[in-house]
Amino acid sequence: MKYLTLLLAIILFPAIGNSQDELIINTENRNVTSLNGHWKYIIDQYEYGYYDYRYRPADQQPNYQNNHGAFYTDYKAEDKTELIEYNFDLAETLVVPGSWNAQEEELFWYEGTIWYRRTFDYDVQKADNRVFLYFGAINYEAHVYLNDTKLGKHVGGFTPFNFEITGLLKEKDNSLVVKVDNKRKKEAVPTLNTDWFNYGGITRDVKLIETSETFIQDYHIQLADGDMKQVSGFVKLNGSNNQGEKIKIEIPELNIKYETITNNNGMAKVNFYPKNIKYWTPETPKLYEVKLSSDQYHVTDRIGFRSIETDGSDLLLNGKKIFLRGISIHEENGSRGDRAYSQEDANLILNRAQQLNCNFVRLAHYPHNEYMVRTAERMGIMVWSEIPVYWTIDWQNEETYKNAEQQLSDIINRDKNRANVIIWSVANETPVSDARTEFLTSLIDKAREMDGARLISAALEKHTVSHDPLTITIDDPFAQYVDVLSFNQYMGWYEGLPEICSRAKWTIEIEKPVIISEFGGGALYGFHADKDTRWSEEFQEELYKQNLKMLETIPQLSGMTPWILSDFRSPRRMLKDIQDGWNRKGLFSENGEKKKAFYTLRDYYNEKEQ
Ligand code: GCB
Repeated sequence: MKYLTLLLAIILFPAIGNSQDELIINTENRNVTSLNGHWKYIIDQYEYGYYDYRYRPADQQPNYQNNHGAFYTDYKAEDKTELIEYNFDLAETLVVPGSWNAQEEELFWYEGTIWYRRTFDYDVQKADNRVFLYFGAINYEAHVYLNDTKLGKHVGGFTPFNFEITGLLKEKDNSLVVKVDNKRKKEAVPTLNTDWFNYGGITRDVKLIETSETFIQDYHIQLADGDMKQVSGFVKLNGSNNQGEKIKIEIPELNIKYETITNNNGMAKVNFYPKNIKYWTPETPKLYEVKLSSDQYHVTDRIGFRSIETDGSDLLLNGKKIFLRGISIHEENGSRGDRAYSQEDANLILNRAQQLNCNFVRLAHYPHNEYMVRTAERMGIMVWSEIPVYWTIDWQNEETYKNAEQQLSDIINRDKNRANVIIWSVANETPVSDARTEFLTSLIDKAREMDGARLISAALEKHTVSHDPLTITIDDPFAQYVDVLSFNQYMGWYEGLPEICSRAKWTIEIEKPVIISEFGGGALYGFHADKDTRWSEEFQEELYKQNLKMLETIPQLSGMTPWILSDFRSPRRMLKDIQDGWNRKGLFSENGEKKKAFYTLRDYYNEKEQ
């Protein structure tokens, strides 16, 4: 019987065993069972559980199942004579979500493979249901196996993915094994070289999602591009009854009861005109309850409506000019020394941004978890969302491009209904070359094709005009393709001392809104000295004062996201007694103590708000 179900499942759902299925969005409001908790783990630096002694990958051999030496088999020796050199039952545990680096001292610097295993029971009598296994993110490469069947592989450390597992579950002791490898690689996205810590592991939530046979997998319900009265988008049904099906969308508060029909691909167009929409703004972050239903399934979401556009060098939110009072953020809970991954972490981080009086955050340098984006949305904080195309990516490598594009489309897919996401950013501080510009323009074409109603940007670099180090411009050829001109600059820190700012002349001739995506300098919380002493809070305070004055001279200035909210871990920052493994450019220490420059920026933002 078990095998019959499995066979049926494979015929019905041939994606099993290949790679990830199309993403299911809004998992927080579906029928889910958490698989978070304690997972057994085995460190496998030489990947002995995967490659044999001829370096052949076990799961790519014919009859890859029942290969008892491969760790995904989760096999136990049956009698005292049998030679099996691993045993998950005897192994220690790691908590999921969370990185391994933060949990075990011996794993602090570890970059390589660790096998995770979790067992669980499942009520297989829920006969009509389909079941999916969802990972919020795994850093960096994951191979996933359930009961000795390979579900697939996922590459990229910060985006969600899911596999259908209908028919593969048993009543008792399902064995879910994940090979996680966080080795940095030249051709990866990001590449070898970054300025953040390479936390490895299953770093976000793991869930089982149950659905009906045909269910609403995806939808896009937002204001149409350039029309503040029209809501448009699509709803997508997944399942064998997905054609010609009626889909209902209700927004009770707006008296909307809308019906549409799916086409041959299970896609239904959405188009309606609600009256008296209260638009989402940072001051009133209005979200409406939206109920979507099909014959067999329903799901609800809370969705906000707003427009975001540019007009010359102005940024317009709902048609009104805005200034983005922003801050850059890494996805890290510094006092725990780990990735941020929970609702509590999102509250902690975004409360700090709120204390600065921010209406905008740059979620650097990779897609952050969904709690961050949704919490910011409820708090009225706009979001810059970014993929880890950072510094020296392997521009000529086709696989690298595909990987970057996949990460971009996964994050657009996940967050396309979030009103607060206003900018998709495709890169950070990438060196100018033809290959790189082609790579990035292909990415923005993809972003525009998927979501034409948001703005596109990238954190570029400034350049000096001829030989005068104090006359500064932006002459990156990529600048012509973005909607918002953003760049990082470190006047007073990497260039000169803070006073240099008063002598700099900015000559930006591009008529687009300008966001200063980074500026800043390091300070050790509690270290006080005069304003010329590096690492003192006074130096950082002076640097902020001088930079803010200088940046005000840029006529197109429409916002900024200084670097950075809190001190964050980085292996590039080892200066003893000052950095000790932390990038010290935070306005807060990693434990949440405010440095003097915090008040400088907060006061500036308070004035900007007037
Ligand atoms: C940058 C990078 C950022 C670094 C920062 C720094 O330009 O974009 O990732 O952490 O400078 O601290 O130098």
